[in-house]
Amino acid sequence: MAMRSLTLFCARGRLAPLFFCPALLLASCSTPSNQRVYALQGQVLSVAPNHGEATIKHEDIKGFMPAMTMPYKVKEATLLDNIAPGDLINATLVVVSNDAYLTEVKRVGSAPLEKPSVAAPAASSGFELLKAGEAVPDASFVDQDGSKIGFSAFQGSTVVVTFIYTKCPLPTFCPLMDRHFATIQTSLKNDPSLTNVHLVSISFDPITDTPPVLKKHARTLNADPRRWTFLTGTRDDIDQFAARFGVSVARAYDNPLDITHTLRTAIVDADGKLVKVYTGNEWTPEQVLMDLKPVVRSS
Ligand SMILES: [Cu+2]
Repeated sequence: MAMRSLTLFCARGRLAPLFFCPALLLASCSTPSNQRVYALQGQVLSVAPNHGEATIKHEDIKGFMPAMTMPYKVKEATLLDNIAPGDLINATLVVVSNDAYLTEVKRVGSAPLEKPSVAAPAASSGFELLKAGEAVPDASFVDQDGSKIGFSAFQGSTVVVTFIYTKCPLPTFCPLMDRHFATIQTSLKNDPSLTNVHLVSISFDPITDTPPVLKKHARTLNADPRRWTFLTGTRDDIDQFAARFGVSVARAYDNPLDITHTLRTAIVDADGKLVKVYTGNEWTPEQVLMDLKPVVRSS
């Protein structure tokens, strides 16, 4: 089931107040088939028009993730037919290796909705979205080796850039971006016409994702440092840079580790000009590789 990209957020407890008695909280259990199953309790903040997903502010999921606000796919759209914003629900979160979805959604009450449920769109953050053909502004980062590097240092290579954080808990969010980049990296190695393509993953969680953490993360993904660079930097630099691509990052006022974000992946040509932005998590490595060919040829 496709996740609606425009409403794609991954969040960590952005709106802090607790709705639920901790004693009622969540148990997890393992089933055979490598599938993990967790009880989820929370408040529905919004339901996607196609009922394919709902944004839920939920409590800690013991052994899996802290309290967060984020969208969850549902196994079948009918599960959300009688669910509306404000509803308190109990549901089962099913996590398989590369996917996660809710099933057994039950309405158990309702409560007034708090403040707005999603991060402000990048367009309203004061930063103009980059358009295709526009020069990507330079920004200062630190790479996985701790070296200072400007984004302009990648000029001369066609760049595929994405924004992630290593603590992202759901397989269909940042970890999917990592897997897609790993797939692209393999294809780049096997295609001599694409030797001059470089992958860049920028973390917007500089507190956790220090250079050593990024380096370890890169190793886990078999990232070849000649092909794939991980960057972090100051929060403001990252947020401003990311906003130009349409990434919005919001952190809880009382805990900067609680992050809500959208996903964007972009191709930047060898002259440092934006070619294309992919929204959310619905793009495929094949699509990016196809789109890269004419860019690489013309540069
Ligand atoms: Cu994420």
